Amino acid sequence: MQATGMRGIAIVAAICLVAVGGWSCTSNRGPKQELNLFAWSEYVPQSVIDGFTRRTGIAVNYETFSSNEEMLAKLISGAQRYDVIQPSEYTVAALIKEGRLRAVDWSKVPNIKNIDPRYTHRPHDPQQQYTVPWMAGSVGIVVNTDKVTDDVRGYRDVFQPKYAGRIVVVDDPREIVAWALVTLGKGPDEVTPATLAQVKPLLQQWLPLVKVFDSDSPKTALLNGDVDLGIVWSGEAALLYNQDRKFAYHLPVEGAHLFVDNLAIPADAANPDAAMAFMNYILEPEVSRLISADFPYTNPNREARKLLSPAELQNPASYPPGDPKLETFGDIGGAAVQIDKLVTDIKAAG
Ligand code: N2P
Repeated sequence: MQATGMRGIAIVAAICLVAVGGWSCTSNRGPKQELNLFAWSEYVPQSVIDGFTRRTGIAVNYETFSSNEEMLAKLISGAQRYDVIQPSEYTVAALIKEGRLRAVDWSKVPNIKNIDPRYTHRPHDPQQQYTVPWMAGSVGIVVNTDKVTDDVRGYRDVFQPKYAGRIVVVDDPREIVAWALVTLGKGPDEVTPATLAQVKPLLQQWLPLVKVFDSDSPKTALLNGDVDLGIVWSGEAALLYNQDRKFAYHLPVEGAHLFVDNLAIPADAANPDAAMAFMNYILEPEVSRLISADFPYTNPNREARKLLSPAELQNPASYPPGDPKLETFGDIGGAAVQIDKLVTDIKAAG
């Protein structure tokens, strides 16, 4: 999907003149600039992209992905060069290790000061050299309480034969395997041939019960009444809750993933200055608040949070009350391939 800011291109082109030997431009912005953004689907409001183009004249090409692994594969293939990508914490760690990110020049991104210090210098970027936190969130259980009256608080509660054909989950092997690992008392990063052999029988019971695998918009199957419960991104659950209070969100008792999604610049980016201008723009409190309005995840921008309404801050999926058991993921290196194969094979066996 591409959402090129064509208006931005037109405006910049209109004030440029063909001169002998090439293009010259009367604008102090120089020749046409662009930003190639590769980000999760349903995560970057069009209003934010348009606002950035209006402000800077930089046209944005927005291409989407549905998982970290999909993003990595495209990035590494080199088929396309990107200026800004949006990896989760564990993928940031892998990218830094492989030297695939370019350090941010913080003098060009002074708005980083708006980020709550709880979301900087985290283990995936301990020196805070490469990343700008975008949104954090969790992966938890959503229940249509009109249809499901039992208390569904853990993964084992979701994956019961009586819910066969009534479940939606994100289509994300790393997440799915983590649910099985923590159910067996292991950590989400404890991925070895031995632990994968242990989770396999559990996943063989669980996955055939799932009706819909959808990472882009798992809320849709719930809203349409195609399914009655699921395991989804917290922002999707927050949107469901806003739509109808019958959709309850619970963080699984066994433990859940706290993801921290970030903007980062690939080492080979062609337009790093445009990338840093974009980073700085989305860190403005008024802009960040627009992101929360459309995609109500946990906003790590302290100044933006001050602008959110009490209703936004009280949404239990966006800002879970209490002290839930949440854990970030770490880089598991090549084991990611085995995870992918395990889940793909079980899904195919039906
Ligand atoms: C946005 C998906 C949230 C990203 N559509 C989970 N890391």
